[in-house]
Amino acid sequence: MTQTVYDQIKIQDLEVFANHGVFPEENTLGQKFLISAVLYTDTRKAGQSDDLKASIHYGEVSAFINRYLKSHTFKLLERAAEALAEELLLHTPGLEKVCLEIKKPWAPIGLPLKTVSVKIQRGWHTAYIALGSNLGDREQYIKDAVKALDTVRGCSVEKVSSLIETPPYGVTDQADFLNGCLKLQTLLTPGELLTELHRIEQAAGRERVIRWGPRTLDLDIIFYDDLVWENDDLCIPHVEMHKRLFVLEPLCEIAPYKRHPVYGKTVWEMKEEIYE
Ligand code: A4P
Ligand code: MG
Repeated sequence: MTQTVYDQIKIQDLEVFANHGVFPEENTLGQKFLISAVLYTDTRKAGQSDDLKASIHYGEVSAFINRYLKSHTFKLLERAAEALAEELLLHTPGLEKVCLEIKKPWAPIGLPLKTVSVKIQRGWHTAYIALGSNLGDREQYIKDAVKALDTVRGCSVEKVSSLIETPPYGVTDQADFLNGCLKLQTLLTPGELLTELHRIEQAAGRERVIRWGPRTLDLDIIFYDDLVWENDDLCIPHVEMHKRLFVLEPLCEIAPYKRHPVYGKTVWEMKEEIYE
């Protein structure tokens, strides 16, 4: 999420007897695993009210971890940690980030060791997505895209702007666009999110014929937390967003004070600058 949470609830070395491992004997005989979890959550309200309902119940989380690791069998500790972290983040209200370590003290490698372990950190991220269409039933394409994104595992649409009619920017010899923006909570990495957006564009019959040309559906990542990132496939924040009213107008409706991590200006300020 957007604000960094420093408060932690820690579970250390919870013992679970389960069946994870690459060797078939491990899957049948089972062995001991030690699970440590650091739960990042704002404890301020519970700290003031002394009310368990305002916090995360570490007893219930421990029982969940025990149940989950006993009822699944994974070959790799990496997979066990990934799957468990995702389940915890999806099913624990108030949990913003989790640092999870799974130790295997009896790892059958034929050599003495104290433990072997995998440790990962996973959490919720906030992304803003721009939506556009200028072919076919534009409103329906956009509404379907919002729904499709909301049903992706680890994605939850939090706010959607109204849709506005805009003249084409760039290649001007084409029909007017309908544009909007949405705010998304996601467990996906930026690359995974882009893959999902491409899949949803494809399902809407999007054809990439000419750059900036007519399209049934265009989904761009505008911001991902305060990440500044580029590779051959992805540039975050979107490289042109600060020049485009068709992005800034709807974005201003849902996130006027969101600040560009490089230019340091709010969405509202970037929008006003275009009008000047
Ligand atoms: N890519 C890089 N960064 C990103 C990002 N932050 N989000 C790459 C999404 N994709 C990103 O995009 C080309 C490639 O950009 C992607 O495969 C991805 O790897 P595309 O969607 O295949 O092609 P495109 O959309 O034709 O090109 P581009 O440069 O993305 O165009 P835009 O920026 O999407 O602009 N006028 C109005 N009024 N309203 C509009 O919505 N849209 C465009 C297209 C032009 N004029 C418009 C509108
Ligand atoms: Mg695009």
